[in-house]
Amino acid sequence: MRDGVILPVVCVNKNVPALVLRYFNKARFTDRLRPLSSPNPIHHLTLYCAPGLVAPVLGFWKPPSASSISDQNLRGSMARNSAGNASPGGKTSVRIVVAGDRGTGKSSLICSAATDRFPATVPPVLPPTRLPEDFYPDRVPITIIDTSSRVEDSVKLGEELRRADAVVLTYGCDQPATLERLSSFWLPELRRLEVNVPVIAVGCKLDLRDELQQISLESVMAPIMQIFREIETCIECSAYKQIQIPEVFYYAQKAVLHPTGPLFDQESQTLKPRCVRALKRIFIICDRDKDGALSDAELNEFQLKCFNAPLQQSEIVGVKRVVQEKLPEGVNERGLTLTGFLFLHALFIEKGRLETTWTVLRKFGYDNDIKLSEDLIPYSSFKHSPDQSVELTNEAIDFLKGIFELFDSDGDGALRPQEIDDIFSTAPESPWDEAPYKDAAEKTALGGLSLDGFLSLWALMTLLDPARSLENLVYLGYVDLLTAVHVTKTRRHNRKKQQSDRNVFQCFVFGPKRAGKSALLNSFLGRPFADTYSSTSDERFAVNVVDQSMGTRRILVLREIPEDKARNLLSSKESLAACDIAIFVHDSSDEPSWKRATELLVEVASHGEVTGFEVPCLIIAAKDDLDPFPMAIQDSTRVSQDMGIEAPIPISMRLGDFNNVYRRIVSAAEHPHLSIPETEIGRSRKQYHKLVNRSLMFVSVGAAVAIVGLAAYRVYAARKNSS
Ligand SMILES: Nc1nc2c(ncn2[C@@H]2O[C@H](COP(=O)(O)OP(=O)(O)O)[C@@H](O)[C@H]2O)c(=O)[nH]1
Ligand SMILES: [Mg+2]
Repeated sequence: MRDGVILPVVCVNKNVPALVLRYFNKARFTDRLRPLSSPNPIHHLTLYCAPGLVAPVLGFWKPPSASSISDQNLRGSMARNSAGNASPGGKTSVRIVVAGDRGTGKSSLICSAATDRFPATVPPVLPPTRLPEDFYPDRVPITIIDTSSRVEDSVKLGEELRRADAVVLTYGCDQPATLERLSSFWLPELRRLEVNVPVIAVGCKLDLRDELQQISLESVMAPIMQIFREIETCIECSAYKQIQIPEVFYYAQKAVLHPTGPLFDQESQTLKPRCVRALKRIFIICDRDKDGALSDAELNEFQLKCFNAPLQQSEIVGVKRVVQEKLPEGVNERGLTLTGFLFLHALFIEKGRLETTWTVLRKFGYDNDIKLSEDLIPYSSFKHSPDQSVELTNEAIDFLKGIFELFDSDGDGALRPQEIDDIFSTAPESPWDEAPYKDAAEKTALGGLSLDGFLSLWALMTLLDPARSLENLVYLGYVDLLTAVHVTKTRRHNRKKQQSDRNVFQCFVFGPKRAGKSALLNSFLGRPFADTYSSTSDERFAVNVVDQSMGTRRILVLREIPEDKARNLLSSKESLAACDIAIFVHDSSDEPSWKRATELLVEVASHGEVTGFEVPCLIIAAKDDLDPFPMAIQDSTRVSQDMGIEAPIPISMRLGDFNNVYRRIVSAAEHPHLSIPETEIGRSRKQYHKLVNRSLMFVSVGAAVAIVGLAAYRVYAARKNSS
């Protein structure tokens, strides 16, 4: 038996290659491969690939650790070859629980796995058995838990099963009734207990099977695996004859450390989109000269990076020949194409060699969810106090401008939705498909995103979720994360310096229902005014570039806060820390709307006074095309004067009369020491503080005199004592 090839008669792995390919190949391949697929979940490469062709592929990209899965020397050689492997997926131990009908061979299986010998007698239930880390190539120790299937032990059994990383379910090859019990009792029982871990179905006592009744494992297990997709692998073994005993726990451990779930969708029988996206990114990184193919040298670099071993020239030739014969598009004159690269991974997954694909993914920083693992993100570079913010650096912005140009294939200065999808096709998913980013930027008439819109969305993401921004920069190929973002000064500091150091400003938009907040956000995004009203139930963001005087450009983020969410927002002490400027929108034709807006203004002002996160505020009198309510002018003048802020800015979205409102918002944010409203309580508190401070000064002068007096007395007393 050749290394790595599992005899179908004794071990079945469920992955389905022909269908795997359906996901990422265009229809042409699909059609060609379809006749080879079948509803049966158990497939072998031989279905569409002659065995002779398989061999070179299996030799390729072989992690040295998994070099030999053969009956005799599995353990020894795997352990020998595995030196230096980091624990995969961050797991430091694996707990495998063995369950099944009484007398099926559970305890004998465990005992012979641990000792390499068939035990003449075994106790009914073994104590926990530990296989040390050098047992298998992944170098992760295993704890095997034996169980009793007696009714009176069912509570304990349930507890153990719930703590399992994988479950081995045994039946006797000589007792068909125990096999039948897997689907009639054990597998449903696991589901009832909500044990969602991989299951390995193990036929024990292979030596006792009736020679006349030789039926293939595949034909027996296929229907069961079809229903119970949690079965990862089926295997038959004999403790008595020491056949395939180490393999049982090898496959169980492997199912935990190199899980199928994230790579492969059982229901649709396709590679998971995230897996394809990650492999695509890896391909692009490895394609150094960016010619769309991996040359022999690039392949070798890849092999070295992932498996610490170079490839022989003959191996490269062999691999490319296999790919080319099955998939002409998989290889071109420059080397292995992306399609070919994905095809090879499909072969590995199909052969149950998931560890190959996992090794590649992990080498490139992916975790078990096929996202970049958290520790790659330099959190320390942007951890900040609540009144600081995070912005992209010029380096990152230049990089993104380059990306924009690269993907704007028709050069029309706008990215179509398809082009945006292409940009993020190497990320786990497009980060802007959902709130708060979806529909937060200006679109062109054809639904495209201009460069300003593109950079605005990046600024918004960096402001709200810098880790996500960094993560996505990496997916796009940005290398030095430490130069990607910078943290601004605190707002408090800026207020003292009387100027802001920010390029991105966040504006909270307060106001009662129907005041015109959404209309303000919509016109900021260049959308035409709509007369129909629809209430905004959740917070919503709009972001755009605002041209200031003297050619400076700032990014303004408008955050609409629905009236009924304002109270909740202000209940937190730090809620205004992130707010560079607050605006209070009201319907200038409606007195109650004005009243409510001023209440909100006072609430925000006093929140700022109490928490120390004071914010500049502006009042916006919307719907200026309608008649103002009586006394509007007098009322608003009084309030703004009393609070010491600018008079309300009248605007009409319907008439398109914006009165420079966005610029004025940005200007107010740029001067963080101005336009800060003062409440009556705040003012008297300030006066009180002044008073207290002054009297404290007196107190401290008095205290100083007293302390000096005390010290003098002590000196005097000491002298007196010594004399
Ligand atoms: N011939 C043969 N007998 C086995 C094998 N494995 C276990 N047995 C025997 O089957 C009986 C039940 O095994 P045991 O391990 O106690 O089953 P458990 O109740 O599932 O733990 C014992 O008499 C074992 O010696 C095997 O591979 N071949
Ligand atoms: Mg037992």
